[in-house]
Amino acid sequence: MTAVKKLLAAAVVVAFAAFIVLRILKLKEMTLATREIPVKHLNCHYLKDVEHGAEDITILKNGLAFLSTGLNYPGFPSSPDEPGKIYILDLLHPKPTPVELQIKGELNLTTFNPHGISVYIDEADDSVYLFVVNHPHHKSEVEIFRFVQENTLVHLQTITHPLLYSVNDIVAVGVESFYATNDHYFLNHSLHLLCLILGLPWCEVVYYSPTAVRVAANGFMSANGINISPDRRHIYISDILDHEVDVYERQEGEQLVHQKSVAVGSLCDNIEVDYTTGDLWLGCHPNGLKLSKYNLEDPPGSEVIRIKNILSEQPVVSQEYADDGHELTGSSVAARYEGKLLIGSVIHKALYCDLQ
Ligand SMILES: [Ca+2]
Ligand SMILES: [Ca+2]
Repeated sequence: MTAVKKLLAAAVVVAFAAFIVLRILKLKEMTLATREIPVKHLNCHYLKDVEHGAEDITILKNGLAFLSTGLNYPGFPSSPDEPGKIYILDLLHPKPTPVELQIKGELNLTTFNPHGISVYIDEADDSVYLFVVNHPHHKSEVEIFRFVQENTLVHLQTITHPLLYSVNDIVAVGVESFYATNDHYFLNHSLHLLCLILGLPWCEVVYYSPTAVRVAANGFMSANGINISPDRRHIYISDILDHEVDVYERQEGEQLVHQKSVAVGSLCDNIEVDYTTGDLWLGCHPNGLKLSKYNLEDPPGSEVIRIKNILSEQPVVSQEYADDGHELTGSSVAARYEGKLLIGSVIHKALYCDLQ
């Protein structure tokens, strides 16, 4: 090798090393790896029987809350030996207690691993449909159930599709149609990490209906929570590693057109929308590095953020709850109903809080 070639080779190696160092610094920034937050507690108690997470929660207008519990997710300590469950909680009851819903139908309950959930009410007959992201053997599928009295879910169908490859959350927009977020582009852990180091925003949000399945929006580092405005014209998506909530307008054909992004300063997971005010309530992870390590000696904290007037020129972003991980680790969802707030977590407990 000539001296010039050696010099060139050395320059390439140095440039590559500098690039990787810069990307790793960027990754530290993305995960808010050094962030610590002061505690800001509410008047809360733990919900009975929720011991391994309530990753997602959604509340109906009549005060019934659905909770998706027992998630087994790669990289997190797994649930003792029980499959996941769906609970219901009546917030109008003087002492709300979670009740496990019985599941009827063909679904294999031994591998049930529920993640994001969404409810759709068919206005024709007031039927309540519960859509659940399920990861049997760490695959991704969407289960559609019908909620019937007495505390029963009837399994109607399982939906799988190549575009639904790493589903985190869904929002139902019809009895058989929904939008779904993908949180990983590569399922392989090393390739996923490489994707993050290189900063490749390749994750997609997909529209599904029995007659059409398509990418509705793309360009996400990791698309996590998704929900809809009370008038059903806008879709909100949390791009968790970008610390932003993206607002989209629904167009004909269910394509999504980006309107704006609102900075939230935290790694926000699921989104719940207060149907009376239109406010967004977000369960967030203050420090993504602590969350990925999940070391109980230095636990990941919890944070609840609210966005008021998101569609106006000046949305108001406020922190409503914060914990260093000693009360609640890894908060993933916050859902308000009148003066109450439910806060769920990926694999820890769930809190029932009084806002007054
Ligand atoms: Ca959800
Ligand atoms: Ca989520």
